[in-house]
Amino acid sequence: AEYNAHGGTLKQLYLSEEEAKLAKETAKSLLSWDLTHRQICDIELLLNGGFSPLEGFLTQQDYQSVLDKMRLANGVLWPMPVTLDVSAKFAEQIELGDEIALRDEEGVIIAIMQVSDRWQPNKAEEAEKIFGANDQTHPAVSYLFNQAGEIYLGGKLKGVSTPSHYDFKALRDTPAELQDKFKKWGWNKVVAFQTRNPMHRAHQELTFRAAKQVEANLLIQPVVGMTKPGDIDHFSRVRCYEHLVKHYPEQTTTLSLLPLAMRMGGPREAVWHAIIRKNYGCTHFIVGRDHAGPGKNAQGEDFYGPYDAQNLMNEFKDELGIEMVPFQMMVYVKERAEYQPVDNVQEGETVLNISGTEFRRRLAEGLEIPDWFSYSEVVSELRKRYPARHKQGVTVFFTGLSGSGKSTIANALLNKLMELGDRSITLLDGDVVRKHLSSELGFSKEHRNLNIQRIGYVASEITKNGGIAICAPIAPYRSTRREVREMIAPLGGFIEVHVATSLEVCEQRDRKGLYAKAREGIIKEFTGISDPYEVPENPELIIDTVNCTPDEAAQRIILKLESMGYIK
Ligand code: PPS
Repeated sequence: AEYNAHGGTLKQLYLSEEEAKLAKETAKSLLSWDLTHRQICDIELLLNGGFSPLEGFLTQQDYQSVLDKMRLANGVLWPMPVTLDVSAKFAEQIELGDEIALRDEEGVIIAIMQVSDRWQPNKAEEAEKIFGANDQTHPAVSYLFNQAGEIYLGGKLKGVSTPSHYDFKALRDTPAELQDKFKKWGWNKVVAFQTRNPMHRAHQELTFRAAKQVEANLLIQPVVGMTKPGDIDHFSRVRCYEHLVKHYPEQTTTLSLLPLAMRMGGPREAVWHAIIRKNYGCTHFIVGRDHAGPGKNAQGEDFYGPYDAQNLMNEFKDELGIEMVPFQMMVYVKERAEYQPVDNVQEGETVLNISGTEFRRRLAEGLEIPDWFSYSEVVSELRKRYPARHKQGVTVFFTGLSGSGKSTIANALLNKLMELGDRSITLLDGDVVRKHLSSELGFSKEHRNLNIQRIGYVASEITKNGGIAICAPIAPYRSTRREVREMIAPLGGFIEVHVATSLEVCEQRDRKGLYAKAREGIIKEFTGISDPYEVPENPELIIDTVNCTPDEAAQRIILKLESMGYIK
């Protein structure tokens, strides 16, 4: 069957089953490129027609034309470069006209591409022309310079297998599948809503209003490919959307996931999103304030004006073939107990609002989130993903000289936390680790760092899963401790405790007799004697065991955990 799409009919680039079988055989002798995560997202939409009229990764001529004119070389409107970036080393091995095999992370062949073009892009020019700024605080510009390969390859694709997804399969549709559904349901007018965030009541109001305004059905089509770094993962979001769609009137609204890799490209991205929705069979597309905006630039200003996206959409209105439904911010008016566009608010009325930052704060503190703001099922999904701090995992990371008392305090802390009893706890003491994780390692700088990285990795897994990890290595190097902190902090709590017992005292105590041996040179590279210890600069706690019993030390840590909200 033929389907309508941008620039004519929908491009479906998959080979037939027979042809695909043959192609898999031929591919064995072809040069292979392992697609990156973003390229996997792109190729899925290339192959299924979401990016119609593209028939492959852009050629150099199309690329230049997209940069300069927002059009393909044949004049069709196309705002965003979809390019195959590779390493110079890989590119060198290719003769123009060659076929190459494009594979996913597991080595499954996704497509065969006939390479017609190979060039070195001017990345600064691309950043400037597409994203409006050669500024690496823009996520796509940062990607361009720091992750994308040096060389672009262009050429037509033959699809061999669809990129695999194991999650939410029932909610994934190709453009042809969605067009078929709309036809079957009699949905002649469909307005699409794009999102990368959880949806609350205000979003429901505005989407439903948009649908009513143009008398259309509603497609909620959230992006689940790649969104802005730091966004809420799609698993949690999709469960939220599933709860939300139940609150729309029956037979008005449907949910389908879009495996797009967003670029956060503002106005150009809005036009791109609209074209993609057109390919999925939609007639209308909602564009709000600062659509697909990446936030602030290096100077602290927004990259794009709030209505740039709407303006650009308007400029190309006649040839887009999908209509924009602009929307305004919706706010809850207390006196009327309902949402209203911000412009409809009368003088003297009270507008209630919870900002994104305030919402996250309430989640972290386990505070109330009112019904007018979000449905309780949605909130409880987000609470599962973002538990209050006292339910999050924590790592307590001790550092200090040998014999400083780390193990003793760690053990006291372990017992006190066990007494509290509401979290699972793992003690990664130096000895335990060196026996089970790092038995082959010695005490060179390299080996010590490896040892700490391993401890950090295990602690990060424990923290991620809501447990408490207590680590007690010497960890003499600042940079490795920082690495561990950076790995764990995004997943839960991280508390560095410097057990600052002085070398003199440690040596005087010399419980294991190691200092004496170190002085005699029997033990080499001994921390504090013949190997460095870099004192922590900003630990959460400093404990000197001379004036403090293990009980007192453990108590101080518990109080610190309480004051930070990690135990209640
Ligand atoms: S590190 O630097 O963080 O990887 O060290 P760690 O894994 O904590 O191991 C320190 C314990 O190993 C014993 N030991 C030595 N320490 C320091 N330097 C040298 N050369 C050395 N050789 C053996 C020592 O008993 C340390 O135990 P603690 O409990 O810290 O006294």
